[in-house]
Amino acid sequence: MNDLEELVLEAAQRFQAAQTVAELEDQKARYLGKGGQITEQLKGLAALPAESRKEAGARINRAKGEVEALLVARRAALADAQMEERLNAEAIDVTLPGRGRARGTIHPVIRTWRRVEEIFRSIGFAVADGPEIETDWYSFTALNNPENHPARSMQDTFYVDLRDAQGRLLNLRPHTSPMQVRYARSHKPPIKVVAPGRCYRVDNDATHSPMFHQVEGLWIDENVSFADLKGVYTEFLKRFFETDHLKVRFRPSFFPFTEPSAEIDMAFESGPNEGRWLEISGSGQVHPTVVQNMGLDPERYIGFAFGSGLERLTMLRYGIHDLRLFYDGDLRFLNQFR
Ligand code: 2NL
Repeated sequence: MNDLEELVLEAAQRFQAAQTVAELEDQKARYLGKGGQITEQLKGLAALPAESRKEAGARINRAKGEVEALLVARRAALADAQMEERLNAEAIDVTLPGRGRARGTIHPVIRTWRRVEEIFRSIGFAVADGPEIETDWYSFTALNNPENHPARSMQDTFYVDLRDAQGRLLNLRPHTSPMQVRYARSHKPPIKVVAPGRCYRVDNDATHSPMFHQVEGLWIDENVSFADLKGVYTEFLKRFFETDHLKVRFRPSFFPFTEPSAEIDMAFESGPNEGRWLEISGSGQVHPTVVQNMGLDPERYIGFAFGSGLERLTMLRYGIHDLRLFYDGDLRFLNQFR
C-alpha cells in the first residue's frame, strides 16, 4: 500500500470514529482543509519534475475524490442517525386514548325553559321572544300599573342610562309581560302564547337574584274562562313534574294587570313534598284596561294569564333548596345536570 492509499484508509477510519457532525468537520480539515494533508500534497506538485507531475497529480486527485466521497457518506450517515434519534425521542403513540374536550352542560334553569316551551307548544301555544330593555309603557303603563306604583321606583326596577329614539326612558323588563303585550298587539285573536325569558329587579338575597327567569302565558279569545286556564296549567304541571298525582288550587290574590287574580298552588300526592301546598304561579283574568292596551275590545275579548318563575319550577323539580346555587357557577353543582 502506498502512502496515499494509507491516507485514504486512515481518513475512512477517522471519519467513521466521528460521532457528531462537528467532530466530522474537524477530521475533514485534517485532509482537505487549507493545511490538510491532501492540500499539502497538491501544493507539492509544483516542486516535481514536469514528466512525473501529471501522473502524481492524477493519483492525488483520485485520493482526494475518495476522501470527499467518504466524507459525504459519513455526513449522510450521521444525519440519518440524528433524525432516527429525534424520531424516537418525539415518538407519538397514536394508539393512546384521546384526552377529550371538557363538555359544557345546559344550565338547569335553561333546561326548564326548554321543557316549558316544548310542553306549551304541544298544547297549541306559540312562543314569543322580545326585548329585555323596555319602555315604561310596555313594562308598566300597558299593564295597568298606576303612575305612582312602587314597582316603577328606582329601588325596584333597573333603569338604563340611555333613551330610545323617541327620548323615552328605558328599563330592564321586571317581568316578561311586555313581550305578551307586544305579541297581542301584533296578532289577531285567538291568542295563545307563552313568553319565557330573563327579567331583572333590584333585589339580591337568599331567595331573589337581580336577574331571574319567568314564563308567562296568555290566552285571549271570545269565550275562554278560568276553567280553561286551570285545565291548561294543571296539564302543564303534570307534564312538567311527570306525574298525574298532583292537586292544584286557586287562591284569591291581587295583581294590577288581572282582575280577578289568583295564586296557583300545587300539592304532590306522593314523594318528599307529599300533601304540602306549594305556591307555583300567579294568574288571573286579564284586566279590561290591559285588553284595551293590547288593541282589543274588552267587551268582545276575554283573556287569562299566568306567570311562573323558572327558578322556582326548577327547584321543585330537582329538589334544590338554595337559589344561589344557580348563579354561583360551581361546576360540582352544574355537572349534575347532564
Ligand atoms: C307572579 C305573577 C302573573 C300575569 C303574571 C299577565 C300578563 C299579561 C296580562 C296579564 Cl300581558 N297578566 N301576567 C298575570 C298574573 C300573574 O305573575 O307573581 N308570577 C311569579
